[in-house]
Formats: sequence, C-alpha cells, structure tokens
Amino acid sequence: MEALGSLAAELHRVEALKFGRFQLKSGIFSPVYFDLRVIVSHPTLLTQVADLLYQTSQDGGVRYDSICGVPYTALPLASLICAKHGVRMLLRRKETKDYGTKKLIEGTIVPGETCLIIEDVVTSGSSVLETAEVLKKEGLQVTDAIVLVDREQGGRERLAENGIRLHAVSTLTQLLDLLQNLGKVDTEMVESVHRFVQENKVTGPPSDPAKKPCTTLSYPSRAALPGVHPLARRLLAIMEKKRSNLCISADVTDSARLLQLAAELGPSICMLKTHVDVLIDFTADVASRLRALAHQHDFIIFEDRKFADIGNTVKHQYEGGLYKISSWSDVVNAHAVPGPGVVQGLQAVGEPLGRGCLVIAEMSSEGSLATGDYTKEAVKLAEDHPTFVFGFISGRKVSDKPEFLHLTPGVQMQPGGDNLGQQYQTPHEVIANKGSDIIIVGRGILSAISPTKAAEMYRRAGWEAYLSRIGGGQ
Ligand code: S5P
Repeated sequence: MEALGSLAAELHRVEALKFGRFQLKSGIFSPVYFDLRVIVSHPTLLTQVADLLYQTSQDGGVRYDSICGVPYTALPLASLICAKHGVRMLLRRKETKDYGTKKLIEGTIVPGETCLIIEDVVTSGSSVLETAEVLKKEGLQVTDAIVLVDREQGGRERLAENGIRLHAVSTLTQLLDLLQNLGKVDTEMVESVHRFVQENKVTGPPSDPAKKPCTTLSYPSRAALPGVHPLARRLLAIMEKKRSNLCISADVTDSARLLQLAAELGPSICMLKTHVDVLIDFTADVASRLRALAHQHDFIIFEDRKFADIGNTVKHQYEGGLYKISSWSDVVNAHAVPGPGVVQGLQAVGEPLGRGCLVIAEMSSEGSLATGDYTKEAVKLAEDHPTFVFGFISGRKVSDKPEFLHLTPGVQMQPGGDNLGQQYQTPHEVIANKGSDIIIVGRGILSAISPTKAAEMYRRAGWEAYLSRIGGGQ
C-alpha cells in the first residue's frame, strides 16, 4: 500500500494522471485522464512502475515464456522488466502505413509458448485484445495481462470473455482513494470520477456463443496483417483516411444520376456499389467517368453482379457482353451455389487486373436459404481463394480471419423492412454488435430529401459504431 501511495502521488506530480475535463478518442468527456507516456522522462518512476508490474505478475502466480508490451507506452516498461529479470521480450510493431510484408512481431517467436502482455492503462481492453490477436496469429498463447491501472470500465470482463486474466497493480478507485487521503483531490472530483466510470462501462462482445466475437483490431492494424489482399488493404486505408465504412448502393436507373451521386456523395463513402444492368443508358463513357470520380474522391467501385453460374460462363459475363464489368469495377461478388468453379472463372479474369471478389455468405432478405451449412461452405470457398476473394456479403462477421472484410446490406437507421422481403438492421447493430466492417446503404440515403446529408449521417453512425467496437480507449 505504501508503494501504491507514493506511486499515486508521483503519477499525479508528473501529470501522468490528471483531473479536469478531457475529451476521449470516442468524443466523450472524462474527468480523469492518464498520460503514462511522460514517465519515460522520470527514470525513478519508470523503474518503480516496472517493478510494480513485475511484482504483480509474481503475486498472481502468472506463468509465461516471454513478455510483449502494448505499443507504445508499455514498450520501455516491458524492456526494463525483461532486462532486469532475464525474460525474453517480443516487440510489437504498430505501423499504419508501409504495410508490405513487414513482420508485426519482432524477436524470436516459438509457437506454442505463452506470452505475457504488459499495458499501462486498461479501459475497454481493446488494446490488449488487439495485441493478443496479433500474438495469437503467430501461434503464441496469451493467458494473462498485467496492467498498471484498471479504469474499471469493463475491460477486465471483456478480456476474461476472451480468455485473458487481467492483473492490475491498481484500480482507478484505489488511486483516487489514495490521492484523496493525500489531499490531492477533493470529494466532489472523486464522486464525479466514480459517476463517470459507472456511466461509461464498455459492454463486451455478444455472449451468445453462436455469434462470433467481433474483432477489436483497428482497420489500419488489419491492413498491416500479412496476407491481406491488396484491394482490401487499399480499402482499409481509404476507410481510415475518410473515417468512413459506408458503401452507397447507387441503385438508380439513369447514368447522369449515377454520376451525380458519385460526385456528391464521393467524399462521404469508401465504396460505391452499382447494379449496372438497371441503367437504361449505360455506355463505356459512363464507366470511365465513374472511374475518374472514384479516383478524384478516393472510393472503390463494386458492381453487385452476383455471379452464380459455372466458371466458363461467368468468365464471359465478367469480361464481355455490353458491360465489360472487369474493365471498370474493382470488386464483384459471387454466390457460392455453383461451388469453387464460379470463383475460379472470375479469378482467371480478375486477378491479373488486380480486382477482388466478395462471396455472398448470407442475404438480408426474409427466408434466405444462405444460412447454416451453406454459409459455412461459402466461408470456406472464400478462405480457399485468398488471392482473389477478400471478403463477404453477410449480415454479420462470418469468418475469424481478420484479413477478410465483411460487408452488410440491408441497413437503415430504423430496423424494419420493405414489402418485398428486405430486412433492415441499424449501423450500430451491424458494426458494433455483429462485427461487420462496411455498411451498404441504398434507399436509406437515396430516398432522403438530401442524400448528401443522409450519407454523412450514415457515415458518422457507421464510424462511431466502429470506434465503439474497437474501444474508445482513452
Ligand atoms: O443480401 C443482400 C445482398 C445485397 S448485395 N441484400 C441486399 O439488399 N443486397 C443489395 O444491397 C441489394 O441488391 C441492393 O442493391 C442493396 C440494398 O438496398 P436498400 O435500398 O435496401 O438499402
């Protein structure tokens, strides 16, 4: 307790722990803020923190073979612990660009070994989960995490649901009590922090085992994964840059309107989906103008052709006919019903052009037959063709592989449906609860008085749902 008391006082003195009004990543205001980065400038405190973290792992009887700090604040802490106690360290990279095939973990990886995660502050547990996900991909086991401060906002429970025990040197409540006893904070502030913590608990992933837990990896972290399709990487980069996981379903029948929508909604979207065969006046010039707009506003074009024939036929449908889809559309999709031939036929045309494909694993329409074993086979079909297929059309996350993207149609602000079987879920449900990555919205935007404003509204809703899924953190 004495050690904790002096820790609390020191953290407060060097302003690693501040009280006031701070806007967090998620946009909400918190009366308390941790910035543990500053402790690198205070060697005695840095060593004290490292020692307390190590002591907590000993007290908890934690067994491990190596240690990895969550970048960046915990890196020097992990280094100190490893150097002092002769433990092997693994270093996690956290690049957001120059993805290439660079390794995400540096150091000697021995698959099957257990790696202990070190972190400074846990709020929702997302950062720890993100690091755990990367370590697990390398074949390591992650069973425990040691943290300096548990903000008691649901992180412990969320980590437990993912098989990780959290050991904290201190909770936020303990630190507050100590600081109050030392006369550093008043009762009013203590109460305000308690209220904030209670009101801002992060809810965990769905506990229904049939629902796969959502990935908490950020879009840039996924773009950096080895083996991610180049088009998926580009799309993830666009999503991050434009803070948009919105695909407009531009279901209009004249080309001028299509191009007008592309120009007006371009800044709000990461992707534009077409049904080229409903246009009454399609020409090659429309396609090249659409591509120019895609270039100007940085979005991906997705022709929603839903190929569903034998390989030889879809090859011709994809590259030939009136529409010559492969010449202008970055992405197409395919039903799984014909078996692998449909993907292989499309791949023969699309892969040399750098195109990509989505497999339809589920449909939004009432009574859809794409469920159960069919969905499982569709997932397998996609995962068997990773150089061409980079994701799914589905109502939720259906694959555990974070390099695959999930795109969900049937999205409106209000749940419900139309009179022809379409069923709608909200952006929050789709992205935050069901773990999908991109919302596909048609009439929710097209029928609005101002499609531009509606698109912005959907963009914001989709983005906020994503932030809440990956955890606002501090
Ligand atoms: O299961 C599906 C798959 C797709 S691609 N359900 C769908 O609704 N779609 C498409 O998404 C559909 O063809 C339409 O273009 C869009 C949904 O439009 P909205 O107006 O209902 O949002």
